[in-house]
Amino acid sequence: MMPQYKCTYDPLSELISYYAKEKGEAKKTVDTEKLSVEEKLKGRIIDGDKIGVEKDLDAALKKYPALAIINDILLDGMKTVGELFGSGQMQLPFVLQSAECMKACVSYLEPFMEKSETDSAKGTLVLATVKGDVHDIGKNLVDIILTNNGFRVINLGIKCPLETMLESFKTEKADAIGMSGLLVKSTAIMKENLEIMNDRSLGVPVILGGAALNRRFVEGELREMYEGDVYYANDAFDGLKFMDTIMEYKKKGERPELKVYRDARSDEFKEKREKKKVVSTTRSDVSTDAPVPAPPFYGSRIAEDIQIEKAFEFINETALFRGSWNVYKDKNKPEEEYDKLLREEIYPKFNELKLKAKRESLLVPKVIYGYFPCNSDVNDLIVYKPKNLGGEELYGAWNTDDLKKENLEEWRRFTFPRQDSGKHYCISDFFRSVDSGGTDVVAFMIVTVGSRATEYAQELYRDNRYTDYLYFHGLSVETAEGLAEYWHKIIRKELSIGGDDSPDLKKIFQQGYRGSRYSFGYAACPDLEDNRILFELLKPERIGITLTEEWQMVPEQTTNAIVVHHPEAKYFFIK
Ligand code: B1M
Repeated sequence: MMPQYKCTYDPLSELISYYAKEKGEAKKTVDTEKLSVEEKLKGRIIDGDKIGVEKDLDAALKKYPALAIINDILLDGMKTVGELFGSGQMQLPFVLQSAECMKACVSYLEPFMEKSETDSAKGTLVLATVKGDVHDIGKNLVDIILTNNGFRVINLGIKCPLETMLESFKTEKADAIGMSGLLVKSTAIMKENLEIMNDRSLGVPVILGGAALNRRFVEGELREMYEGDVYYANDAFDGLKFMDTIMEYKKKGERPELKVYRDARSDEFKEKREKKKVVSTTRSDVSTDAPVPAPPFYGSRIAEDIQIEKAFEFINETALFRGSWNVYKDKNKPEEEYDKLLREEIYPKFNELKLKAKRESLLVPKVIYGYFPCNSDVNDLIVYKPKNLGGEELYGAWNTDDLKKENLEEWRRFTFPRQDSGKHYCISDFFRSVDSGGTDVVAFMIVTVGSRATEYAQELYRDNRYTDYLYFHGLSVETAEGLAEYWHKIIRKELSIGGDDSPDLKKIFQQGYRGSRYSFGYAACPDLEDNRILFELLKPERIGITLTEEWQMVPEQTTNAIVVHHPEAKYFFIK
């Protein structure tokens, strides 16, 4: 039988091994020729070194059947990778490189296996991002880690209705369902899904993961209500651990005794949640006479001719390297080692990717933004439109100079929550009130780096280029954030309030400027449904941005904000 997979030259691996050699790492000084074939293969998995692996696999095939090589040698290597990651000794990009090597080895060995053997996974997980949610990468990382640790994963993609998951669970004879989601709203969908599963007495083991979840909610509240077993996975390796647990108990024909998670704060939290229902109206002492800047136009405009370098300039490298790429400083290692890693591997990758993204138009920045007359009304923000404008005329820069209050009428209204203690902030406090006689100005914006970014990330994922996938996806989302930061600066300039901008980019990331930019869904305006009103004001469908039924924006690499000019406006939290 001919092998289906042939490893080719991989510049990233070459680069990494070059630097590893430069670093004089102990592992590279080992004379690999003296190692046994088992040691060589395990070492390759740990190092993520797939170039020329066929030679070692051929040698191993002389001693063992293909399936034994996978189960006893390669998976043992992946186990070590998991341990190294768990103890903070291995960074995520290198874990993914190991997974790529595993994938390459398995593909090479598959033709040497019987059909029944290739189907012999450790267990099957049906995995999906829940209804209304477009977040892909968290779930895909779970897929990569599980698949390359011997599990079969049926990845149903994003925006997945429960019925599709249940159908797949049945037809694929799966062992568990994994649900993922980015937003708080998705955690409610997960709860709803479990309720429906209860109604049908399904009792399927479920693993939940995603940014807005926490252990208290999943293993406290949800575990208490769900009739089956439910686990909270903080990361992909937790997902792996729970699949091992689920399979272990399934084999024994028993159910694990899972404790309902409780912490001392549980009741306090419940109480707060109850309290939140009472709408506080005690105004903060934010000044009511801040000068109102004059915008260059009213209504909205589309900006498409934007140089991508501008967005790159405003990328927050800490968020990219640590948050998206998961490259951390190891507390137990000298600072210089981390600096060297950044200098020799991370920055070159960052620079190479930016060039590629520009050259191949993988990230296409577009912005829709506008300025609107407005007033506050206690916790509300009223956005006005000229009485004489309607329909499509509203979507563009308004062709009118006559914006006296008497010529305006209410168009849309946001209701913002107010802090019920401390300074009693509410976003509406930063605008002149409806009884002040005059109007104020508010800016809104939606920025995106386009759908090609999503497509290209998916292509990398489908081609099993896991490390490149992580790097590119991270760059794409942080470029969307960078574009938002850049456009906020443009707005400050257009409002002639840019004079207060800090010259230091790091300070800009800490709001070193006049006013504030609040994104719907974040702490000061947590209601994602406000996206609907924003869409009615800006109509971003004009630049290809749409809204899901759970108020998430498509393409994924998109973000929005209400921009406030008031000098006292800064981030604050509604608890
Ligand atoms: Co935004 N965002 N974002 N965002 N963003 C969050 C999620 C948020 C929690 C930030 C916050 O409030 N502090 C918040 C949500 C809160 C809410 O729901 N109200 C938020 C918001 C509000 C928004 C917007 C709505 C803001 C706006 O524009 N109004 C907007 C929505 C975008 C849209 O609609 N398209 C938005 C935009 C963006 C960016 C585009 C700039 C960017 C990318 C988003 C994306 O990737 N789709 C972004 C980012 C980067 C974040 C944070 C900082 C990171 C998310 C991420 O990609 N993590 C996030 C805050 C945070 O988490 N610190 C935040 C990396 C990813 C690999 O991790 O998905 O968690 P994760 O997956 C992990 C684990 O959770 C686990 O394993 C994975 C790998 O280890 N796991 C599972 C996940 N699923 C699992 C399933 C399993 C097991 C394990 O089953 C077996």
